[in-house]
Amino acid sequence: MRRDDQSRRYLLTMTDRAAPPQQATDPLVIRHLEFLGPMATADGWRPAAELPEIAFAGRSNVGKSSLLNKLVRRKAFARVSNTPGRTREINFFAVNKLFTLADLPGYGYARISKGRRAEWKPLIEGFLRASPQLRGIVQLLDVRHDPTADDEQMFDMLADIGVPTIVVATKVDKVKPSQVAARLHALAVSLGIEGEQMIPFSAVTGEGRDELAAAIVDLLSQPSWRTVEEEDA
Ligand SMILES: Nc1nc2c(ncn2[C@@H]2O[C@H](COP(=O)(O)OP(=O)(O)O)[C@@H](O)[C@H]2O)c(=O)[nH]1
Ligand SMILES: [Mg+2]
Repeated sequence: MRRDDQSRRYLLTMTDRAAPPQQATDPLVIRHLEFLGPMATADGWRPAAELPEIAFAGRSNVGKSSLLNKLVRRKAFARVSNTPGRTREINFFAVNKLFTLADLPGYGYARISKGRRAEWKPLIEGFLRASPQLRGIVQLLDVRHDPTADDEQMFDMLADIGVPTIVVATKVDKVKPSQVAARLHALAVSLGIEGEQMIPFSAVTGEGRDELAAAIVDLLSQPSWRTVEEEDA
């Protein structure tokens, strides 16, 4: 476990947000989007890992489907992600034949039993640890709420795996503009991460969409952290 419990600091490998690229144009124009299929269990079927992969995670209701719709600007995406029964699977999409987008099941749904609530972990963890082509994960938090116990488990897991992580604070249109910076700071403090490394996002106004797209494109241009760790060893 790579978490220092004294400072509660998650030693996440964060992508460098210090100098966000100034893009005059859309950094990720979606020309092609194809649903590749679902993965339902940790040792179950998954599409061939031909392209680099970016995963998306968050508590259920955090705004993941809305964010993905905004990111890919496609109605087809919404149709798949809202199909009943698909919500407890990992759904894979090929984007521009450039990368695979892995939509992880939302965790921590409040209205189910404690036992069933723990069911998300083996599938998500199994996928994250086994995917040979994983390049990074986009981890979502609702800007209005402090991280839950499930969020903390998720962050512990990401720190342990060492996967590069982009943290997105969703629904920023729901807090007063004057309070956004304070909420981002509070979230960063509770997770022990750098506040500047979080991307504020709103599916309503579109704020953060291009910055997120640029961060993903940037991650895709780098080699897998697994390869780098092997070379260092
Ligand atoms: N105001 C606002 N509402 C949002 C935003 N993103 C999602 N929502 C709402 O939050 C609820 C859950 O969103 P959804 O995308 O389905 O969350 P998911 O369960 O994580 O896929 C829905 O009622 C959305 O309309 C946002 O950026 N701003
Ligand atoms: Mg959803």
